[in-house]
Amino acid sequence: MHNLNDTISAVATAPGPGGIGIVRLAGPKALSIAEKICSKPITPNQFSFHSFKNAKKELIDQGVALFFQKPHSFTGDDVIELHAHGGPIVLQILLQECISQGSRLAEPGEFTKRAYLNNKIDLSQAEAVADLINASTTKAAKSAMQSLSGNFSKKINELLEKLIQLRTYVEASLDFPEEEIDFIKDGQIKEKIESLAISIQEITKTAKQGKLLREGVQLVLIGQPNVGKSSLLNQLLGEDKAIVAEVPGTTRDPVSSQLSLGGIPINLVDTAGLRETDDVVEKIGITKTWDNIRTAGIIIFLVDARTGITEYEKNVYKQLPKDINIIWVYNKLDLLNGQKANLTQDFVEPIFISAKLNQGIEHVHDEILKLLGFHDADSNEQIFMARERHVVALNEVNNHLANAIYNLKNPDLCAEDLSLSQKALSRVTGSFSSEDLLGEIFSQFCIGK
Ligand SMILES: Nc1nc2c(ncn2[C@@H]2O[C@H](COP(=O)(O)OP(=O)(O)OP(=O)(O)O)[C@@H](O)[C@H]2O)c(=O)[nH]1
Ligand SMILES: [Mg+2]
Repeated sequence: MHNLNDTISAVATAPGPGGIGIVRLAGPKALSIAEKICSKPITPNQFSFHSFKNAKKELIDQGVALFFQKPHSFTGDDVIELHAHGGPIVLQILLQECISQGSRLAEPGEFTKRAYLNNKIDLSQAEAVADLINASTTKAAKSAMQSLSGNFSKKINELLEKLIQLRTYVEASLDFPEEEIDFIKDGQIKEKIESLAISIQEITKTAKQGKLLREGVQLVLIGQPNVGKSSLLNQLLGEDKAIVAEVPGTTRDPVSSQLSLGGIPINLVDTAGLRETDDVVEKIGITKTWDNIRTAGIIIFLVDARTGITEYEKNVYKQLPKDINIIWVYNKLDLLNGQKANLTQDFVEPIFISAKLNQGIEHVHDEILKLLGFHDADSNEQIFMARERHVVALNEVNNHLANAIYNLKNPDLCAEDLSLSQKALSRVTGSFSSEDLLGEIFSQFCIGK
């Protein structure tokens, strides 16, 4: 149950020492609690300087109080911020005083949950608050802001409106068949559903990209021992992170590194070269390589440019997950000495590089961005931060719309498909959401937000 009548409080600033720290209160008793601590009235929408004192009138700290009066606040109820010195202990003492005076400690994300329950923001905006806070690249922060400002919700609501209109048409033709509201026959309704489906597909595409910006992608380097995987990792990172050596079997443990490529968070993993070996440690490394391959979004398959694809690569390729994205990269271009590689056997269009001499690495960058749909910088400005649940809901809408078109000759079924599409689309902004879903979303927030 939602306890909107409780007054909640929490430290709103990050843990650890800082110049300023904020204790936030929200709820019916927020003002009276703060006024007890400040020992004087607090005026809405004005900064005022106070001595913060406990019930025994002992000084805790001095600072500023800010009062956002209901309903003009983040949560929609009375909100007070007490700005104190940013020491973890002083903030804990101040928070403890707020609790002794009648508030309770807020749960993770509870301020934002209240904003949602009080209709200040919808569910996808609430999620964007957490995504903005946790954004790991500038691009991710920008797209979270797009969603938070309501642009994503606006698009979804426009589509929802169109969907409701369509559903009303079809249902009207069911209720009054004799009235000749026969959109179904004259083809208009089909065109309208198709055009809606195209719009849904477009927004699904941007939502998928937003999901990528939020979650990032795992990029795994694989290939024969000694082919140059660790050298490529170091070039992509711009630092000597992994050990490079002439000895095959140098990398044992997978080496993971975080990298931002064109604003997309990438988890780059260098792995132990896959081969048959009796070395116990190397064997464990190879098992870990396979574990990483299974969770990869993209695999860079490194091949020696002098040999091209051999039985070895063909054999590993057969064992890779079927729908995985693979970038084939031929390394050691410098050792070809200007000769052309013999590609007659090969079934791929490779990228040629020299990891040692830092040649061609930009083509690997470009290919990664292309595979992720981020190669055209201009089209990326409108990406909304999105999550798996949004993409799932949008895919459901797509399927129901396809069924609606298929069932056009049977208006009963068509109306049902449109109704299911509407329900699925409503889940994105949360106008149709369950208690469980809310619990799951807000529990991932930090306390104080
Ligand atoms: N000439 C040349 N040598 C390279 C190139 N890339 C890597 N090497 C050399 O190849 C050897 C192996 O490189 P690594 O990057 O350690 O290869 P690896 O694939 O990580 O090897 P393992 O960890 O053993 O699986 C080192 O001596 C590198 O200097 C290249 O483009 N040209
Ligand atoms: Mg290595």
